[in-house]
Parts: sequence; C-alpha cells; structure tokens
Amino acid sequence: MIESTTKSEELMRLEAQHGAHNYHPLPVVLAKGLGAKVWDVEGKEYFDFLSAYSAVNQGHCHPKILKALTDQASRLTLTSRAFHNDVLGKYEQFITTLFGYDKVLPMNTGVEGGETANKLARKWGYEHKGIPENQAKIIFAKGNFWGRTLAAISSSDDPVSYKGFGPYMPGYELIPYNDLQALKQKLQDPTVAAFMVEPIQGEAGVVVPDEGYLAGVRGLCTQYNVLFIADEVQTGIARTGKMLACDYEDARPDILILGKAISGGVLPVSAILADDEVMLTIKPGEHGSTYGGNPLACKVAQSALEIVVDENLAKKSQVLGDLFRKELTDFMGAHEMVQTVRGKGLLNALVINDTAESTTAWDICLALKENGLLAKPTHGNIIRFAPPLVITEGELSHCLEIIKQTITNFNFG
Ligand code: IF1
Repeated sequence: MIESTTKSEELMRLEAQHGAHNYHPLPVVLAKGLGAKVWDVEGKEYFDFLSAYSAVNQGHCHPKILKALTDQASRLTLTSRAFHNDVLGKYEQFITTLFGYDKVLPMNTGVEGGETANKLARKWGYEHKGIPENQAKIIFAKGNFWGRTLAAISSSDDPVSYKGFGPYMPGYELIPYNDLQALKQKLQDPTVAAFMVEPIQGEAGVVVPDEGYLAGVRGLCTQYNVLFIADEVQTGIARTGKMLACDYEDARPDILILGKAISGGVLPVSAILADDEVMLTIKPGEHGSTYGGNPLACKVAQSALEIVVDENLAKKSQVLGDLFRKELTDFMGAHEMVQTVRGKGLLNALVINDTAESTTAWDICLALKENGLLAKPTHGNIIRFAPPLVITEGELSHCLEIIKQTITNFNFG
C-alpha cells in the first residue's frame, strides 16, 4: 500500500490505480472554481489560464448558467429526439438567429461536431456538386486538431494522434496551413467537397494565419464550389476578441462548428450551423445522438451564449488580449529565452526558445503552478495562456506579474 501524505496525492493515486492513463495532468487536484479562479483540495488558490481549453470563457460556475441548469434539471432533462420537447425549438431559433444561419444540428462534443460537418459535406458533395458516390474528398490543414475519433485522427499529421490506430478514414487530404496557393491547387480536383480549418490553430500552438488568409479561403471555396467548414470549437464564442474568429475577415463559413464555451463549461454541448442547401441533405434518421439537443443542454447553452452577449465578452477579450500581448512582448525584449508571444483576444501562447521535444514549457508550468497560475504546454516549448474572458484587468495585471516573475526566476539550464 503506497502511503499518501496529502489529500491531493491520495486522489491522484486513486486516478492512477483505477483510471485509464490517457492523460498526463499537471500534479494539482482541483476542488472548486469561480470566475477566473480555481482552488485545489488543500485550499490553495490559482488563476486558471487554460479555461478547460477555452470551454470556460464565461468563468467557472457562472451563477446565471447554474440557475438555468438547476431550473431545467428539476423539470425535464432528456426526452431523446424520438419526441419533441418545449425547449429545443426556441433554442434553435435563438442560436440560428445569433449566428445567422438557416438551421442548427445539435450534438454534444466538439468532435461530434466535426464528424457531423464531414457527413454533411460529403452528402452535399454527392447531391449538389455531383461528386461520384464514395469519392468525396475533404481537405484539412497540417497541424489541425479536431478531436480523438478515428475520423479526426485520420486527418491528423501528428503521430501522437494517429500512430497505432489505423487503418484510417479514406478521402482526407492535407495541405500546409496558411497557404492559399496550396489550397487553390487542391481545389482544382472536382471531387473535393470541403476544406475544414481552424481560424487559429489551437493545439498546434496558437498559430495565427496571415491577414487575409480566412478571406482567401472563403473566396477560393466560393470560386471552386467547395464548402468552407470553420472549426470554431476552440476559437469561437468570443475567445479571440470577436464572437467568431472568422468575423475578423467577414469570412462566413458554409458550415460552422461550435463546442466548448457554447455551454460555459457546465455540460457537453456542440452545434453545427449551416443553411438549408447543406443542412437538409441529411434526412430523418440519418444522423443524431441520444443527448443531442436535450432540453437541459439547450437551456444551459442559451444562457451561456446570452452571457457572452450581455457581458460583451468579445470586446473584453480583445482589449485584455491586446494588453496581455503588449506587456509580454515588452518583457520578451529583455529575455532571450522567450522567443514569441502570439494570439488574438485571450487565446495566446508563449514560445520558449527551446526544442519542441524539451520539457521546458512543462517545467515552467510547474513553476507557474507553485506561483498560483495554472497553464499547460501545447508542445515542449509552447505554453498556451487562455484565462476565462471574465477575468478583470486587475487580475490580468497580477497574472502578468506572476508570469514575468516565474520566467525571470526560472533556471533555463
Ligand atoms: C482533450 C487538445 C485543445 C479542438 C478543436 C474540436 C475539438 C477540440 C479546435 C474536439 C478539442 C480539446 C480536446 C481536449 C484537449 C483540447 C485540446 F489539446 F486536445 F488539442 F484544445 F487544443 N476542435 N480540443 O480544440 O472537441 O470533442 O474535445 O469536445 O483532452 O482531448 P471535444
């Protein structure tokens, strides 16, 4: 029997003994969250600079979302789509009006959103573009990440994602990110149904494409009659300083995928939005899920989206993000190990002057944790910084001091 000295160690031991080892978490055990802060089981306070990978944009345990959750939870939580309910239609009207699309297909996780978008694109390709049956191609950008299913990893060029899980989904092809020439070249192929891309690549390390890239994608997809699928699961819902990252260039996707913060980190909700020509290619019984569009999820999601609008979180994200990057860029000048700070709104990353195979970013995150700030590397030398959008300017300034002090005192060896 391994003797554990603290409650955290005992709880981490339980996970190690009884849970799959499919993660390598930072050694911290959280027990409470409110706004931009979380507390561990020993009561230590931290600023959350991961926001559950941008699912907690509205802040932990937002009272309005919790009220929506508890009010609905005592009425009706799940009917399945075998029957109608008194919540779904009103939510569908709300979200399609908010984002400006004819229809929404509600699912649960972000990757189900991607899978749904891929099915819609293929069906549209056969029924509206005349692509021969079972020959539809979907193009992705290198460095993409849209989840862990066999389809999602089939489009990945990261061996950690796909190695050992073959065979892979056919009909997927890759081009370099942020390369309009490569996209134009690929779209000459008449069997291409769609191009699916993140407006900013999250897992790749908050990779921001050149000005004009998204507008260029929109133009080329229109020119070659190819669906532009925007994966805004991580960049959407005000994270990058606009409601959608695509809004920076008025690049309206043909299929919009939302997840994560659509429900403010309270329960899994995703949504696929499209206009009728695309959405109505899927007929009754051809797609769905047990929990997709359940009344509880719809109430939570509507409340979470209303908060984004009412609290003007997109503007907050833009203003605070500019402040964050300016302060760290000034700091970088005096610190040769900090190579780059990049991002939009409050989706940012710090690139350390080290190799992607190093543990430097991890070690810095351990030091940040000791100093009361939780962040996670996306690769060996890149640290993502993405606090809840409800963080105050004062809290952000305090966190900037923690980051600068931690890096200044860090022994880069
Ligand atoms: C985990 C990464 C981020 C996503 C984009 C779709 C999905 C995701 C752009 C799928 C999910 C999550 C998955 C989560 C960690 C996190 C992540 F590190 F795995 F790669 F954010 F960068 N599109 N990203 O980022 O959404 O099915 O997870 O709801 O632990 O796997 P999901």
